[in-house]
Amino acid sequence: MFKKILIANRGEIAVRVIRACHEMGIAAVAVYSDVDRAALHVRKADEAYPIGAPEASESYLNIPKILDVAVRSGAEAIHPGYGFLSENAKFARACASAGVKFIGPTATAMDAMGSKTRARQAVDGIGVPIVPGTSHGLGSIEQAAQVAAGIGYPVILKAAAGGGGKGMRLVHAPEDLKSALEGARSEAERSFGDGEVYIEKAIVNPRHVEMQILADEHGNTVYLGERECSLQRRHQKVVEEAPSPIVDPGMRQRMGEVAVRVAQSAGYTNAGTVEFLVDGQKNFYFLEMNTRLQVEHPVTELVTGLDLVHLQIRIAAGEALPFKQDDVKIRGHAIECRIYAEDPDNNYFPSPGRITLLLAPSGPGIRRDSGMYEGWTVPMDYDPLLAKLIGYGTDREQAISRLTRALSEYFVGGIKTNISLFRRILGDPDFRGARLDTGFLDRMLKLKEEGRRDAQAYSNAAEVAVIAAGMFAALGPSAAGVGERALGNGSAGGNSKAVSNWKRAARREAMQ
Ligand code: MV4
Repeated sequence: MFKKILIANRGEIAVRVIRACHEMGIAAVAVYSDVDRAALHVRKADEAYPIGAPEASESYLNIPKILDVAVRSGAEAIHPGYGFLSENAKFARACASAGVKFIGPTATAMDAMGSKTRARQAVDGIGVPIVPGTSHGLGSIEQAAQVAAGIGYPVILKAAAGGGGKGMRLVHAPEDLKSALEGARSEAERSFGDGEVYIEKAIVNPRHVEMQILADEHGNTVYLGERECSLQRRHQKVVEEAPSPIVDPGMRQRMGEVAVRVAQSAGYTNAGTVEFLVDGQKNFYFLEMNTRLQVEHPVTELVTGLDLVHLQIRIAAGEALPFKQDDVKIRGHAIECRIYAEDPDNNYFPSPGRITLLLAPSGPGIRRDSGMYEGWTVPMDYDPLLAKLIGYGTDREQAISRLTRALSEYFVGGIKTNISLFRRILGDPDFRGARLDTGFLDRMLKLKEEGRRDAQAYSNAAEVAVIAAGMFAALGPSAAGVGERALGNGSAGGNSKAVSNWKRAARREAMQ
């Protein structure tokens, strides 16, 4: 077993991995950029090494610097967390060359699943349901049009090197295909340096259900149940839960066995996640595989009673899985809220700054994986995830009620957070009724935005009416001209012949 592990990450996941190391009697080595000098993961580590400027390319993405610390500190292994270098095959290879064990899959397995088209090729013909479409990049627009016609609209264009919706275009009709393909290709080239775009039949309003898998280096691969991750905003997960409300035991077994086949097709080892899209008839289709530990791993840990980070470290140390598939039982329900330093009243823009007060919840069924503390300054340089608040209960209702109670206790002073968003979500009848799909959050936020605009429009109109009435009372009919000159005529559409808002409001007020 390792005596010392370097955590090549920051924030809540670095704290999470350090905790696992300490529980296993393993020393933890932290790395930090200049702005993270006072970060929680630095405080909790046994040793901490500065690696450079805040820019990730100068620090958390800098392979030579991280490996240099691993060698200097005598760390035998590196845990990459998620994001940063966690799915970087070049880094995995560099670790192997430096004689440092990468706690994750091999570079070969990463390569097999890193490209969405290569992943589709890898699983073709082994009983893994994939969405009808191509497993190779599209060629000419004529060829694309032919394939699209064969699939049937709506179709979806995707970047082979992509993920998280970048380079993705939903196309409803043939006349829209050419410009969508050009747009997808240029965005893919810009985002990933690879303009390859492929095509799939679009599944309307799908659910996103993902299966956790774990494989040791002795040929044992198991699935640990699924997570419902349909509540996303701009392809960023916001709320995740386990188990999925729509997956029954039979479906779980079928999806789990498919996920294991996907992992085995790639020679996968360590923790990974196989993503599926699920349609309205509960058909599931392989989407992609994430070759890392995911942000939302705690909900799986809570319903299985397993510690995924402990197991990752043991697998990397060469141990065989200490259980068989039949030993894996799903019990209870867990729901995770991702607490971001974002301002819900300003389009969820990041809200960095100093945390002046921190009241954090606890109590029955509450887990908090946090990277923040009172007095810490949230930097503006990284993803603004502050913490994950997870509620566990014997069933979904109890998990919701515990999480609701915990959110009411959560207060972060000095910066804005999205905590209020979760109060809305958990109180939403469709959420409570588990009527979820990937459009849920956009619909809820759009309704909220429309509600805000309507409210805003109403209060504006009321204000205009009061001012206009006051001006009519003081100046008589000439007031309208004064109002219009003051604001430009203010009429809808800017057409000066149209009745101005001022006149309309004043007439409305006069008729009261
Ligand atoms: C799809 C799809 C519908 N049909 N593929 C979004 C990013 C990447 N994870 C794949 N995504 C989708 N692929 C087909 N054939 C709808 C989405 C999608 C989505 C998927 C999961 C979670 C959130 C999503 C939000 C928008 C679109």
